[in-house]
Amino acid sequence: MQSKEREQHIAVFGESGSGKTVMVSSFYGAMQEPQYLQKSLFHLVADDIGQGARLHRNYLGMRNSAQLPGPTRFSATSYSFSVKLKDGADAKGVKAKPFDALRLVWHDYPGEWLEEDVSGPEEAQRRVDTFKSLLGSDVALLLVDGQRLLDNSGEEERYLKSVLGNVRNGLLSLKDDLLDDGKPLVAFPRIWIMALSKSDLLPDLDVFKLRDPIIEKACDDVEELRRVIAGLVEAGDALSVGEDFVLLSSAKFAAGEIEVTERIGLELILPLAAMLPFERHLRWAQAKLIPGKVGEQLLVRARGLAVATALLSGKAKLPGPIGMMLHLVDLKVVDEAAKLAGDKLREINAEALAQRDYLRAALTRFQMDLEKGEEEQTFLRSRR
Ligand SMILES: Nc1nc2c(ncn2[C@@H]2O[C@H](COP(=O)(O)OP(=O)(O)OP(=O)(O)O)[C@@H](O)[C@H]2O)c(=O)[nH]1
Ligand SMILES: [Mg+2]
Repeated sequence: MQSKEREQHIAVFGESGSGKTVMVSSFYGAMQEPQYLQKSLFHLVADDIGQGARLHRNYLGMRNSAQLPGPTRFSATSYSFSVKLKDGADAKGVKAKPFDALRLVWHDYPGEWLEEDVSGPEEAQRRVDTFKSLLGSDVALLLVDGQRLLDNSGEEERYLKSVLGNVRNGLLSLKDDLLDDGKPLVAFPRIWIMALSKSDLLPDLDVFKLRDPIIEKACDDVEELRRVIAGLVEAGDALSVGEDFVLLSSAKFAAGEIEVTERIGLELILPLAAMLPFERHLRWAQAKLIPGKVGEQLLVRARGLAVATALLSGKAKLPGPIGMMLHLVDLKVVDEAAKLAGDKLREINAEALAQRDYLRAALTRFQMDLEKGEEEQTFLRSRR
């Protein structure tokens, strides 16, 4: 139970060929490079050794011989990664390390599950089971394929509408199976980020140029998707659907070469999964968009992170077992910590580094990465 509270799940939706497998391979593979291992505050370890090896092999195949992983057919995969902090001085005592391992579970949904009908009852059941793993995710990335956007140049509207429509229909068709007795869900991704994959193909595009056509040409479809999701969850106003945007690219693809070091936005995935739900849940609670009970459940889900964020401000100490800690964190403190930004954030990050307090350093780093993404206009955060 406790370890669950420290897991953040991210669900990645994208049509067949939109770049999901390449992305998870590049995300994981790059973190195994020596430069990264040396300078990073944490290590990313695949919980399943065989799976980690396959991802790493995919990555090396791209890097060394421009070889691409094959398409994923009719089987969804979940990758579980542990974020292991480097050992630091840890002034607060070795026992008290709540984020020794923060876990990221990455759900990769095969594209054709949203586009085609299943081939039989067995596959139908598998699809339902897989979608149930969605219930553990706070954040979903909805991929807009940069290549298809280019192919549909002048008719972007048609493509964008079909992406949004497929997800909407996919969720609608599964609704009865996802809900027990029609009871709305508390835990379901409430943050649906529009993510442009293969953005290396559109070098002149910033995140605003991704947002604008979506708003201009497909806002009805975004609204429809939002309505469908609202129909699945309790407190349907507490949603961010199509309000956050990010540009992603797993590598730069040239003739016969894949430059895996030229990536865009992949460094934001972990911070998005770790920080965004917490920040957003808090905001919804304050705006009274979520009734007390649901709000509490949501915050408990994010609370592992809440504790960590409170630690960032230096206000919460870790006196006893983590379990106790989880209940001690007072929302006001957490709230203050969540608002850490700019110079103050950098100051605390530097201080944490100096003290070799790698937990605080890593989490402040996440916040800084998100701010940097906003500055560079590869990430646009909902202000709601
Ligand atoms: N330019 C560019 N091309 C990419 C990028 N990522 C993937 N591609 C191309 O897109 C193809 C499909 O990528 P995959 O990752 O296999 O797609 P997928 O989403 O896993 O597809 P399914 O497994 O069929 O659902 C790759 O073979 C590459 O040619 C990227 O970041 N930039
Ligand atoms: Mg795939």
